[in-house]
Order: sequence, then structure tokens, then C-alpha cells
Amino acid sequence: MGDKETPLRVLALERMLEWYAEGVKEEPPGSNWGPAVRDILARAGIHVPAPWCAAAVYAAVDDVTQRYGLPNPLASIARKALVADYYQAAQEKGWIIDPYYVDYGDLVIFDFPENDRRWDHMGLVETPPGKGMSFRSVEGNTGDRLMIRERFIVPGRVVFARWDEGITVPFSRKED
Ligand SMILES: [Ca+2]
Repeated sequence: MGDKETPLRVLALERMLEWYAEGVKEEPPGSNWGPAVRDILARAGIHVPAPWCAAAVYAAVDDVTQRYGLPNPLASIARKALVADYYQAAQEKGWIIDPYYVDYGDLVIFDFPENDRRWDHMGLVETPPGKGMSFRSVEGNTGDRLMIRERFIVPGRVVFARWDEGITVPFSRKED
């Protein structure tokens, strides 16, 4: 039975990839707003234009947990559109994992070097790094849209987190 289950993280990744296929983007570009972005931010409790990368992850997880009647592991995060709160939750809950163990749909959190803020951006892993240093992730609020990006592991500045441990959907149910 164990190998006939889809992890929640994979379902959330598939939801993000649906948005990618739909061309979710800011309208106008650079506005952090538009019909699709407004809806994503609203899911994270934000009703004004704002950076929406964390909200996109939250909305995708909220979508699939509601659809399959699963617990939402991100529900306890206080500020659901704030990347730093996901990093803090990952630390507190022991979610942070070594890059070698990263799987499809794990959370990736970035600390970009261009500013003094800690933890700037996040997305879901679309192609794990395996033994390499590069990986791909699907991210909201990048290039004014939701995109798949090639990224590189930078120790201390790129953190991976397994946020859905043990929450799965049987394949048969997934295909209902
Ligand atoms: Ca933006």
C-alpha cells in the first residue's frame, strides 16, 4: 500500500504547475496584482498588492488539502504571505532537510545576497538537485509571474524543507 500513495507535496506541486500552465501573472507587470495574483494573495489573508511567492505556495497547499480532505501543515503559520515565517516554522518543526534528500514538491526558501533581509523568496521544488548543485523550482512573484526557474544551491542561503511528512492520498482516490 505504501507505494500506492501520492505525497501531499506532489499534489501541491501539481497545483502550482497548473497555474504555470495557465500563465498566472501580474497584471499589469510589476504590480503584484491582477485577477490571479489577487486571488492567490487573498488565500493568504492579504487583500492589497504584495509580494506573493509565499502566498502562491500557501494557496496551492490550501487547494489540495481542501480537495482531498487532508490536514494543512501550513495552517499554523502566522503570516502566510511572509517568507520568514515559513523559514521559522521549518526550523521549529524540524522540516529542514539536506539537499541530497530533496524530493518533488519540497519547499525551497531563498536568501538573496542583494539585501540585508533574511529569507526573501520561496517556491516548490520542481526538479530535485539529486547529487548536483542545480535544481528547478516553481515560484510565484518571479519575473512578474509564476515561473519555473533553474536555481543553484548556495549553502546558508538556499534551504529545503519537507513540510508534508506522512500526509498522502491513495492513487485511487486521487483519480476520482
Ligand atoms: Ca512582483
